[in-house]
Amino acid sequence: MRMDDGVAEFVSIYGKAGRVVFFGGAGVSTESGIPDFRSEDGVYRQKYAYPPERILSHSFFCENTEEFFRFYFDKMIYPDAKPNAAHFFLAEEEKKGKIVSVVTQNIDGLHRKAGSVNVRELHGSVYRNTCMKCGAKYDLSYMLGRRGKIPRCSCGGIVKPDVVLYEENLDGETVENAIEEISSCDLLIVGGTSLNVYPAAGFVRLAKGKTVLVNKSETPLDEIADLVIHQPIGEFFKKVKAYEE
Ligand code: CNA
Repeated sequence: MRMDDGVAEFVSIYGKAGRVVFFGGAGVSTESGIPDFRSEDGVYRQKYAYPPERILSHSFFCENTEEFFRFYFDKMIYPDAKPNAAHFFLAEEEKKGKIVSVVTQNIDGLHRKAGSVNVRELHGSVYRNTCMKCGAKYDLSYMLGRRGKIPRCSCGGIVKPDVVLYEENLDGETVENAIEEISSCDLLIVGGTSLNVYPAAGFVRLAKGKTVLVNKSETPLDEIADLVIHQPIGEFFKKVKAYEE
């Protein structure tokens, strides 16, 4: 590792860039106490009756709705989690006009909680929920009040989280906006994502400007990045802020 932990080089690249987009994943929220999927202590290393990929699929949701919600309430919702230094750094830089948008695979709503406005939630959000029968919308507190059962609408329909499950399509407009922003920015900062899930790696490859990767572990795209930082992302942005002050 370089003596300065890559902070000076990051600040130099960041300073020269006009339009910056951030693309992130579950690793952005581990410092807020939300486990990711693929780290040592991630959700995929824990033992369940079914593999998490199976539980989080559309067909499993339809066939084993009760089991789905047991896992969902237990492992996917963290209503008390607070944004960390990474979320706050990005929100502050958006206010300054530097960060154009945050494209995230996360469903935890922490970027919005930190104050980011232009957030593309590729995989949806646990804060939005829709009745599958009548389309009525429900917030997270409605869902939390139904922990332990299948959440139902006043019409009797099942209320499904607006979270994209395996076998489901991403929202077309969200994807279009993300592609447009990533392919036209001067700098793409990629953080806290293993880049294993479709279409994450594909999005990163769309960048035409510089790419900086901040991830605890190696990713398949380390070799195409202009700068690679293997550090916890909240810690790293704290150092960047301190360096700039
Ligand atoms: P992942 O595959 O679990 O990868 C996370 C990556 O982040 C790993 O490569 C880790 O090394 C790295 N990492 C962990 N902590 C840090 C940290 N503090 N700083 C820097 N890097 C870190 O998760 P992906 O996002 O790549 O996969 C996409 C899935 C995970 C999406 O479908 C998400 O919806 C889903 N997910 C979201 C959340 C959330 O909303 N917070 C939590 C768990 C999973």
